[in-house]
Amino acid sequence: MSEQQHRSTEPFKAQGFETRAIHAGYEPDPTTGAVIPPIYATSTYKQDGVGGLRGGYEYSRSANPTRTALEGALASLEEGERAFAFASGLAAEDTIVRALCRPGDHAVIPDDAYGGTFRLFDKVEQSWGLEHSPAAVSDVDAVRAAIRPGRTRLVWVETPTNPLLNIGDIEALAAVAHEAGALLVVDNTFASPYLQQPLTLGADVVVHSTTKYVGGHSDVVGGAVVVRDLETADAITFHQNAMGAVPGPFDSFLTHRGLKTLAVRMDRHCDNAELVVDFLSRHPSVEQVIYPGLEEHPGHAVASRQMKRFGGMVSFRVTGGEAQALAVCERAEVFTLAESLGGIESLIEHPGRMTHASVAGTDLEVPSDLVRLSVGIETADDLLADLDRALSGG
Ligand code: P1T
Repeated sequence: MSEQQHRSTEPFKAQGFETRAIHAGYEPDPTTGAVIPPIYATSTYKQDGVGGLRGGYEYSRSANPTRTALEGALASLEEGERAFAFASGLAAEDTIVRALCRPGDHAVIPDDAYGGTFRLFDKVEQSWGLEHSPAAVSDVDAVRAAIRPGRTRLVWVETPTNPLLNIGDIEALAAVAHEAGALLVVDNTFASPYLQQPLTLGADVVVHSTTKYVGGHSDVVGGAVVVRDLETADAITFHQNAMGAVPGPFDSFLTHRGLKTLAVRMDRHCDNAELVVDFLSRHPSVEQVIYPGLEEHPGHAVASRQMKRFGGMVSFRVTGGEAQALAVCERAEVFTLAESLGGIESLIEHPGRMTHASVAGTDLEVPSDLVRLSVGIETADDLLADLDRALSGG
């Protein structure tokens, strides 16, 4: 397969975000006029003579038209050169590491990251020969100090982080990474491309768990990588095919279908999160509300500069310690007790025992009185009443 033939449709840079979310990456099918990309449930493609590929399609691990459409839309929304879809966020992360690092290299990772990301670096990439050092993404000097000159290949950040919603200054971190000859990778899962476009701020690679806001309906697991230059794109193209952690056509379809409504969903997630933050900030059982939209949040100024709004994720610490945090999670009803985030429905969870159980006992351990909310797009009053009931013990 010629890699050039699978360049995603040119990003429609001149058009607005919502227009690109709906149209970029796909032209109505020339034979049928299908307005929405069909689910190409095929593993292989007829060749017109050996090597005579139609549209460059050869085998669906290398490329599939349903996936190509999703990848084109993602490249456009992140303002990248190319995007690549994967079977999960972690598959996307692993592919970045294998494509851009070699055994003996080193990566700086967040000291507050999704537990599964830490586990990937600590238990999988390390045994392959990639060393890592955790550093606070909100502290540019700490990140600079964690760099090993000549060996650090990746500076990897989440912003906002999961679950403590710390903010990294993408422009400053890109400068630090580039000074050291490293690449800046930004996990943009919590913000989504609607709220923040790291490549426009100097990052080299964006990674997503598209399971979250991009897909947006908690009905599909997926990941994505978006890059700003062709050299990195070639390395990811090769590894996407060689490692093979690709999504099937139905998963690609679902993710793409979700992506089209990202802007309207994100605005409602943000509206509801702001109301939840206001409510929790006044509640006597709440010790601290963590949300980058709060002026007292240490990352507020940076978040205001680099994000359009502050997102739908809210974390809070309760006054009654772990027992109360667990009880609140269990009493909530409209907020469903479950891992994951970014879907239309509100979710509540206890990071210490659930999403971040894999960092227990490490430097990345999270406070045991912490509760994480993924604020959905239900009626706001129902969300506030549910939290009131859960916090008041009723
Ligand atoms: O679950 P998966 O699609 O493989 O994505 C992993 C991942 C990567 N990056 C961030 C910031 C994430 O939050 C995740 C997955 N997180 C959860 C499942 C969670 O509940 O936090």
